[in-house]
Amino acid sequence: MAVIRNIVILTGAGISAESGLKTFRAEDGLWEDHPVEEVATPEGFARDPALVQRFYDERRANIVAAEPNAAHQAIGRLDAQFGGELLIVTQNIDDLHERGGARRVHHMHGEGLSVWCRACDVRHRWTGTLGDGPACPACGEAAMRPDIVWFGEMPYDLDRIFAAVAQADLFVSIGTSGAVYPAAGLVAEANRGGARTLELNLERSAGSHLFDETRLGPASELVPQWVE
Ligand code: BJW
Repeated sequence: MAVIRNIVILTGAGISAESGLKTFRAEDGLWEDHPVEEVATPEGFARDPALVQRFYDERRANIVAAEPNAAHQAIGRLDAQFGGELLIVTQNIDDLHERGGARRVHHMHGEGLSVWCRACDVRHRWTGTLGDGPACPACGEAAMRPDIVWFGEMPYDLDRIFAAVAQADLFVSIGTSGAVYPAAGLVAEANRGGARTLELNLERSAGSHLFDETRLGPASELVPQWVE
């Protein structure tokens, strides 16, 4: 068997579901009370900033209260043991990978505990609320928004992510529906680069047929089994 030197793991909301953070497209999904275009687009924010700020204030509090589960922890152990390059590309805005021990994490859709001042373009770590319009610690303006990639905005670190996926020997996708691009296109890039591709998910994703192998079940069981 070929030696594995470069692993890229793509994660989605499913890996944090068992930590109590809701997924997006399940029946009890996050958008049931709030349609996605009301809260996760720049147009929605322009229309009703108070609603969007309240929504992310609640998400921020949920992230702070959540704990990494067995899947995050297994990836943290892999990170400590693996001799090659391991990169985690997450669509999640929580910090459960970092708290589970992963060292190289790209948050392609932004971070819930980061806020971005539109007046001075500085980002700050933030665990409180934005709904009450706090002043930016750097410039004093009340112009901070969640540091989140909404629909129509450019995901973070794409050049580095695509380069790492093209170099990967193994690409593993965990807990994502494959409904949102460009993240959903990474498996095709991995295939083009000759990587082995593995999907771990509760149910088959939209691009399931693109993977060499799919294992179905909860992440808290499948990920430790795969790592050990
Ligand atoms: C479990 C489990 C358990 C549950 N164990 N598993 C074609 C190409 C490029 C772009 C587009 C395109 N077509 C359309 C677009 C535009 C758009 C897009 O993709 N739209 C689609 C609806 C079609 N994309 C964009 O606008 C992106 N930007 C962009 O494209 O810029 C221009 C560009 C063009 C070309 C190249 C490069 C750039 C930006 C997308 C931003 C997404 N933002 C959100 C919200 C913000 C974050 C937040 O508030 O948290 O990100 S939307 C939402 O969906 C969130 C998620 O990160 C993202 C993905 O969802 P995810 O993680 O897959 O969750 P679910 O709920 O869908 O699935 C959960 C899965 O877990 C399920 O499969 C369950 O079975 C499973 N599961 N429990 C294991 N216990």
